[in-house]
Amino acid sequence: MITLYKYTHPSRAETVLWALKELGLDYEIKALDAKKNEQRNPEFLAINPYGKIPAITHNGQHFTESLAIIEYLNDLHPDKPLTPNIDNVNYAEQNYKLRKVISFGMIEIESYLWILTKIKVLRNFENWSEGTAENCIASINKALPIACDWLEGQNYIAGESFTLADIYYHHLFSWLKMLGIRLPETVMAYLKRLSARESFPKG
Ligand SMILES: N[C@@H](CCC(=O)N[C@@H](CS)C(=O)NCC(=O)O)C(=O)O
Repeated sequence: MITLYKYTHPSRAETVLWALKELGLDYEIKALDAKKNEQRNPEFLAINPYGKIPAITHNGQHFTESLAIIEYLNDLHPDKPLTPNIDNVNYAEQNYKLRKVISFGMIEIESYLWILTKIKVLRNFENWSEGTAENCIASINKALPIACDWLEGQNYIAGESFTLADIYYHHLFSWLKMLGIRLPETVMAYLKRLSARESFPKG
C-alpha cells in the first residue's frame, strides 16, 4: 500500500494522485492542512525534512519530489505506461522528447512562474526588487510559444501518447492560467482533453 501525503486543498500533489489513478495502484491519502502548517509537524518532517508535499511512503521508505515520485510509481508498473516503451524502434528519440519537454518546462517556465507566484500570490515576502515580476512574465512569454507549438499537430506534449510529461504540463499550464498568463486555444483544448481522462483527479 502506498500512502500519499497531500494538502486538503488542490496542489502539486494532485499530479501524484493522477499518476496513482492512471497506473491503477492501491493507495491511501493523508491530507495535511496547510492553514495549520501541518507540513511542518514533526511527524511529516520525518517523511520530508524539507516540509513540502507531495510525499509518499511505500514499503517503509519515503519518497519526495513530485516528478521523481511519478517516475518511481511508473517503474512499479510492469508496462511503465507513462514513459516510452523501451522496445520501440524510436525509443531513444521518444525518450529524448519526453525529457526535453519536461526540462524545458521546469527550467524555462516554472522557475520564473515560481518567483512570480512568490511575488503575486505569497505577497513579495522575500523583497524582490522592482520589476522582477515583469521580468518573470517576459521570460515566461518568451518560452511559452515553444511549448505551445509542441501541441500543434500532436495530441500530447511529447508526442502521440499520453506520458508523465502531460501530467506535469497540465499542472504547469493550469498554474500559468491561474496567474493570468494568456494561453492559446490549442493549450485550452489540450487541458480540456486531459481533464476528461477517467483517471483525472476531480475536485
Ligand atoms: N519540487 C517539489 C516542490 C514541492 C512544493 O513546492 N510543494 C508546495 C505545495 S505545491 C508546498 O508544500 N509548500 C509548502 C511550504 O513551502 O510550506 C516537488 O515537485 O515536489
